[in-house]
Amino acid sequence: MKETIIILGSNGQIGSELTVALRKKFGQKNVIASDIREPQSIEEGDIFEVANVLDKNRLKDLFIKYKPTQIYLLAAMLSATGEQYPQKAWDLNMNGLLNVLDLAVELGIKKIFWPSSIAVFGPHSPKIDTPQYCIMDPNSIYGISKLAGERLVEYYHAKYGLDIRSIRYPGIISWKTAPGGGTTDYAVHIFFDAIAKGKYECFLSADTALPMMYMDDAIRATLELMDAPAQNLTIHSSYNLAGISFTPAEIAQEIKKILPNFEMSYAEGDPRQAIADSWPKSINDEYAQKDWNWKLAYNLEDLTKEMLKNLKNN
Ligand code: AKB
Repeated sequence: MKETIIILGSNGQIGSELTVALRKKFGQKNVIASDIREPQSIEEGDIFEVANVLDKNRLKDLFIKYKPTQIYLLAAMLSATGEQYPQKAWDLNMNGLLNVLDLAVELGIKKIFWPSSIAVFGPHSPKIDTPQYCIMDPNSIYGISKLAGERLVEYYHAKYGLDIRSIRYPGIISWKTAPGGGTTDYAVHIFFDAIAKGKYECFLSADTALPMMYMDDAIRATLELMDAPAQNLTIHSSYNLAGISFTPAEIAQEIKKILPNFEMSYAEGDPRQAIADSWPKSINDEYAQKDWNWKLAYNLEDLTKEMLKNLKNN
């Protein structure tokens, strides 16, 4: 079957790389990128539409114009920015999702990807090897909106038969597009500063372990989940993905193996510390392994080498 794909939020950290991967897989003409503003450059032949996910009429026009068979909804406000603008974060993360779900039901668009996050877990969730099912009491507005979103996508699957697939992404590490407004962003900034300045001041404490993942693994996971036969999928909220867990001190150590003069310091009192402290240190992803054969490719050593090599060359 010929697929036509619309990506909402295509300019962001994940969106910009997922758009390239989807165009490669499905053909340039079959993938429509869209965001609230135009990207810095648009390659010849790429289709791009300006759209705000909170403007339901605009979304409806887009969906009627292109008749997508799949929608990827990536537009969201992340954890740190969300704490500065809680109402805006709730509005964007919830109403953007509801607009897409309702239009999908109305227009008969069956397949949707929507990302969740490790932020759905909270202070009373198990911290180590956090299972798919456990106490979930997120205390950031981002985490609360993602958990509510998970309940909504499962509800729309059960009630309207939508095939919505989702991953609880850990922090994503990439060199092409910087992340914006997340708690895990330090694990990207550290590489940029290591190359540019030879040092980095980290806003999380040295021993704050968090689950992370190299972008190539995150893109592959997304494509593999979307390709998996529907009958194999037992999770209709969002799949845990473990990635790799490490602390700021451990990643600094890894960078020093390649850049021995790299210096790391730590700033105390950043509000992102409290968010990080409420999240899991490591995640259990046995459902993803069992249901769609998920296997991680990049460990901390691999991703450190890739990040430093690519940032140096670009
Ligand atoms: C954030 O830090 O807010 C995001 C996430 C883990 O969802 N990167």
